[in-house]
Amino acid sequence: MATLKVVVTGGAGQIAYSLVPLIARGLVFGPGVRVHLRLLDIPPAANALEGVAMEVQDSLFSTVLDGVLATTDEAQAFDGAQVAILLGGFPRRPGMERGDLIGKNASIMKRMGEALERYACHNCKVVVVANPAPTNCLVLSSHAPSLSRRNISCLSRLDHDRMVGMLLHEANRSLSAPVSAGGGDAGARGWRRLGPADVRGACVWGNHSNSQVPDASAVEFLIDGSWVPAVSVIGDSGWLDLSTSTPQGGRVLEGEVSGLAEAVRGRGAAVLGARKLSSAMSAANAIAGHLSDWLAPAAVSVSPSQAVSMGVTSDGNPFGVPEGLFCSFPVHCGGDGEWAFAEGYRLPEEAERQLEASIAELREEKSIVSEMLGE
Ligand code: NAX
Repeated sequence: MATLKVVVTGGAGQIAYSLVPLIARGLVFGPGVRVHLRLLDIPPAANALEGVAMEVQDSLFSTVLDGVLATTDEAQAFDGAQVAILLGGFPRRPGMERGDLIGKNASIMKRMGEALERYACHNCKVVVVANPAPTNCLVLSSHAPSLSRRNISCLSRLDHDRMVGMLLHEANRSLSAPVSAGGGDAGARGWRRLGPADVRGACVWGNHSNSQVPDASAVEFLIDGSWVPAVSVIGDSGWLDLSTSTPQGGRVLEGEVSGLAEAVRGRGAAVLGARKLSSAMSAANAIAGHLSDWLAPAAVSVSPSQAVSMGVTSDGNPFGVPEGLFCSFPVHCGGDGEWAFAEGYRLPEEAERQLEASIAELREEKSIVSEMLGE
């Protein structure tokens, strides 16, 4: 059995707490891959990190886990790393300007890039989760020049999964509704609840921010063996339509959600408002899906034959996004460490317009980090 060296930064944080069990149970890289896990955090979090390591020991995980190292030493954590999951970042504090947050996290990503360059395997596969995720990828790649840009990705899968979850919720609600007065209920029609494998064509494009573009124009559901356009199943074209839902600078207030796109953009804030903590379980699950689709054999992969949203380099993209950025696109993954831009996606005019605004934001973030890091 091969042993995969996996580093998780921000190892004492809340997403890591939900992610480690998924890795240790073989649900990310597959049951046939042994994992040596390195949890990295900063010295102020060393005690909490030690507590996580104790819990890993106490959990008697399967033989998939070849060992766990809890450390604040980047050289140890990244030594020979073949997969890097970068959760560690600076949280936004009250009164902090967006530019300050971007700058603080850019410094962290610079360090992570240097550590990857010096210590990691040169074919290391990276997923950046810490925000601003796509711009962090840019910083990372410029400080890890030996690493192919195609090996660096960022998480937009949580946005994608939120979108698919909402689509399924609406579709199942429509399908289970009585056909007409006295027409019987779902059970009487032999209705089958749709699951994630019964949806295709969803994609969240652009930045991982409120400017993201959750475009549902190509979404179809698998009903009785045939793919059917979403609007025929859900019925409410207004709810699916991007033009009813324009990005609003990060504020989505309860009761003001007018459509799917706005609900997807506002989901993180809604979870935070309800839980008083940001999304962690769903974020960990999205990271697991992102990595298993990209790196694990089809038997483990969550979406072996479907395009998924993934933040990747814009170099060579067929959608007209300028090169030199990282951006969320629809991609196909082979489970072998490769990915390709998905074919057959044509953005409608409104989605194009909103994507342009998201790209403008990515460019602005790029210039903020370039200025701050003097590059
Ligand atoms: P937490 O604040 O719970 O954990 C972050 C951890 O990172 C802390 O333990 C902190 O000590 C550590 N850390 C800070 N600087 C570090 C450094 N230089 N090296 C190593 N560790 C360092 O955050 P959590 O909820 O786990 O979220 C982690 C990151 O994911 C945040 O930046 C968050 O904004 C981002 N998210 C991104 C998402 C995405 O879709 N791209 C969604 C989920 C999440 O909000």
